Amino acid sequence: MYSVALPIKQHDLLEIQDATREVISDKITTVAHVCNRILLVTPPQVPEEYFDVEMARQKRYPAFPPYGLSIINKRLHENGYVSEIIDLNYEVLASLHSTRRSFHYSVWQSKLQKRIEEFKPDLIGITCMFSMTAPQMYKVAEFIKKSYKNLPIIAGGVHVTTAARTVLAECRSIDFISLYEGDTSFVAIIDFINKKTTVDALRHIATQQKSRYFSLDNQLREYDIDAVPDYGSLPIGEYHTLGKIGAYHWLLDDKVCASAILSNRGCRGSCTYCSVNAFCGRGVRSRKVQVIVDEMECLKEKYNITHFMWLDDDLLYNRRRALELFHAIVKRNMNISWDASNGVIAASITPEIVDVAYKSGCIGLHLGIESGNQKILASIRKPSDLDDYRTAAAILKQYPGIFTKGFLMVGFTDETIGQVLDTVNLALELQLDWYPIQILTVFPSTEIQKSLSDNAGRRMGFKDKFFIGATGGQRLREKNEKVEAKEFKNLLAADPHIVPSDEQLKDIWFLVDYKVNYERILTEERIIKLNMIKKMLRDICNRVPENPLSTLFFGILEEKLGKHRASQELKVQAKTYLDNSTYWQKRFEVLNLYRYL
Ligand code: B12
Ligand code: SF4
Repeated sequence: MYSVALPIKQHDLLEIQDATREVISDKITTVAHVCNRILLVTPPQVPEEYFDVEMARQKRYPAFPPYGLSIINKRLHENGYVSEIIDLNYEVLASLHSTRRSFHYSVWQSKLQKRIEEFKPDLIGITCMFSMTAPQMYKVAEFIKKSYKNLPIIAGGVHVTTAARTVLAECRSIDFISLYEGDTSFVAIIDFINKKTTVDALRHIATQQKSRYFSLDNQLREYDIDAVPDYGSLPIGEYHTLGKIGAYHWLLDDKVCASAILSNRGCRGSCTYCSVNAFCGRGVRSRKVQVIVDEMECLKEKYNITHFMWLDDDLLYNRRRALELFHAIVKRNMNISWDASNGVIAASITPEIVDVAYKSGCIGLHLGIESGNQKILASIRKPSDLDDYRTAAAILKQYPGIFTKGFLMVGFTDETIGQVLDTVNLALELQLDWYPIQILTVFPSTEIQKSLSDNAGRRMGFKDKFFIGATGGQRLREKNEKVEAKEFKNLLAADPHIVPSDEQLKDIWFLVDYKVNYERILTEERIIKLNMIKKMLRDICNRVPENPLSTLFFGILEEKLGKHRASQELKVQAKTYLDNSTYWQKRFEVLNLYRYL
């Protein structure tokens, strides 16, 4: 017998891991002694400083059921623990809708405090998916720690995993981070607190001790992902009455009850700006078709849910399985609709898939396009190419009952105006129904983030996250420039070799939006599409009030649909908004839009 010495590096690594385990286990035993009751918390999604009561009353803010926490809840129950979910986003919106004048955003604090007093948790689990909502999570954690300084707090979710060091450094109220998927690793942490398991079972956990970061981030992907969400007493069937679920809510009748469902976790792609691989690991794991369809039926029975938004990153992964799933929905005659707000991979689209998707209730589908320039697509490692987009668009065109959107992005590293124009031209060629456009945002743990120097990484970090959209800086800018507006030029007509600056990108975003979404309405003649786009524009007009551009094009649409009076009224309204805003006047002049008023 002889023994082989471990290579020195691996040996060192094991020692470091042991030391880390010790630090983490010591800290766990110091802050938590016993843990049978766990309160799971979702923070409010829209920050107080952006929260617009009118907008919230019009149901413009997200009201997603807390799917991730419902899985954790389920796993805790299966393992004999007592847990509950409090969704503070729901609490804020529900309070707003049920009170008239007395609403105050801080209602979440009294709701949370009351629940803690009543439930008496031994530990708090708090979730944070989006980097932009991290400050919300901090506020909730700090609020809890202020009154209950001995109540341990563990945070989990995509953002906290991908920016774990930052989160722990920025929010001292968070004691631990549960990294990656928490289905089994969180239960292992609770078991460890209760001395039901040894320190070796600990994984996916990070903490800060004496300003140093310690983590056991030996990522193990969850393969048993068939757990059915346990929402406890949350009124899931009411969520749609408070806010948006998915990107196609405006296509649905107000009475339609919507919710979310998951079929796959992970994505076959590895796009450089995306954090899915960093969080889920490579590849895709699928839930059993029968479990999914049973879950849909159950949600329909229990809460009357008849519209589902897929939470998947890669819904069409494994075409055979996707066909099986959609056929199963058709076969059960469930009479439901669904949408893929997250986007599907264009290269997976086939006539057979789209046909059965439509028959099974698909009303809306996003394609992840991002760019119309092949060089950019290759550099960001998009799993589809220009031909895939063309093929997918041609197939989808045969199904006008499916509203199709294409995600576009501008502002890739060194992207020139000429390359942006390629994106505009591709979008116009594909003729999808709408294109949500984003300025590249550098999210934590993405390849783009790792490749940028700290200085270059400044671009549209998540401080500017709300720039676009109803809540954002875009609206703030309109307000600020009402009386005196900054210069506005048609940058798309500038030298195509120029790489726009961060500031110019905001105008480029505006121009691309105009070109691919508005200008093309002028040539759209299909009645079914005109009616769909009308619903979408009505939604935009409500969401972004006093916007002469969307109001004018709403009017143009009404004219095309033969509603002359409505059209005239909208145009008059657009003119009123325009007369009030130098910001918009500059844009109408450059885009030569006065002729349509
Ligand atoms: C569904 C989804 C959406 C949905 C809605 C999501 C929702 N609010 O429920 C829609 C389509 C609306 C959406 C929109 C956007 N999304 Co999105 N979305 C996703 C997606 C694909 C799946 C999330 C999901 O439901 N997973 C399934 C459940 C089971 O997982 P989970 O919630 O993460 O929970 C598990 C773990 O995280 C953990 N866990 C979670 N919380 C806790 C708490 C504790 C205590 C513990 C122990 C464990 C734990 O355990 C759970 C079970 O394993 C993710 C990608 C991904 N794979 O995560 C992107 C993702 C979250 N989205 C992303 C982005 C960028 C966006 C947008 C900004 C896109 C855009 N440009 O508009 C918008 C922003 C929306 C907003 N703020 O209003 C990024 C976020 C990056 C970041 N760092 O912020 C992701 C990661 C995708 C990506 N491309 O990188 N999205
Ligand atoms: S295809 Fe979509 S989900 Fe998949 S890696 Fe690319 S951006 Fe992420």
